Amino acid sequence: MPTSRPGGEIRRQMLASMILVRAFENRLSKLVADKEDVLGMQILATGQEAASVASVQALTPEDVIVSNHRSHGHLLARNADIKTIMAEIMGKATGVNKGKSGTLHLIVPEVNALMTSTVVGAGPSMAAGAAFAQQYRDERAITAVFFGDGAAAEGNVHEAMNLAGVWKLPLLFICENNCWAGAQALKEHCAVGNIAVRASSYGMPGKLVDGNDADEVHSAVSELAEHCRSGKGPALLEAYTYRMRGHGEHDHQHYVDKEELELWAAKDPIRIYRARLVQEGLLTEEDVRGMERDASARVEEAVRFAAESPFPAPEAAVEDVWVQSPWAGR
Ligand SMILES: Cc1ncc(C[n+]2csc(CCOP(=O)(O)OP(=O)(O)O)c2C)c(N)n1
Repeated sequence: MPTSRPGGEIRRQMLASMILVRAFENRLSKLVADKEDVLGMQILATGQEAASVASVQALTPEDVIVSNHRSHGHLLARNADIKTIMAEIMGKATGVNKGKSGTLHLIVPEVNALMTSTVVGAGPSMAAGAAFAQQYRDERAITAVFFGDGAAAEGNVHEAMNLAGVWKLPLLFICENNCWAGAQALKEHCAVGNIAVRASSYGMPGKLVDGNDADEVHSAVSELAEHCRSGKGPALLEAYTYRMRGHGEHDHQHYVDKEELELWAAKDPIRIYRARLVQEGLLTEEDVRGMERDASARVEEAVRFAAESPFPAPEAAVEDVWVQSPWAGR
């Protein structure tokens, strides 16, 4: 249980946001199953909603976020436009990246989401650059970068952590340890039991939390973000959670122990949080059903918008891919 809990309104928002993310991803899963047109591989973060939503809610809108291939929760919690995200995933011209990125590289600059990328481990080095810029400009904002336990084994990530430690960058590393990297279990690629213990090697505080507990995640991110914001340098949070579906929608988890899955299903972050807020009298069951109806209506409207939107014109393929150098012709 966290020492200081977020306020009631924030907690209600977190639940509503988690419900929206789950509804969005369930619908995406159905689009894949129905063989509807979606661009590329669909990678969902079912089970990780508390980790992603509570982290984002604990940041300020001015803070920069950098995400990876499981980005829907981060972006929707940031209030990125659900319709243009769905349109992007369906490869439409109205998409947030004009139908050229698909789900794996969604970028929403309007909500300070600098990058999402499926290049495993690329985020932290990019985030170090963003945090350096914030430090250089003496800004209040920080950068938070989300990555998986698999990414934590990449050389890039260690370089980014080391540099952030040396330069005292305002950079919060958030590892959503979902126990899997593709079909590889944590113990097959990580010599220590948890990622957070590595923090001290880079001169920063590290904290391990129950990633299925939204209150705990929110409190930890608030505390570590404050550390980064106050000029003390980077921090590392490990939100220990679980990937309830396959790596992507093509993967049927044949390698996963059924008992392990059942164990984690009992720790569903949305069910736990819903029960807690109702039990504490912050919400009624009817309020929660209202949140579910609202989420479902928003998702359906997004699908309709995306389905009715045009595909990009062929010539759009060469637009926005080339930036004229300011030094050209000098
Ligand atoms: C540089 C690089 N290496 C390998 C891959 C293939 N790949 C895609 S996702 C993934 C697993 C990543 O695991 P993790 O970082 O734990 O994130 P998770 O998928 O569990 O959220 C791998 C190996 C890739 N996309 N990029």
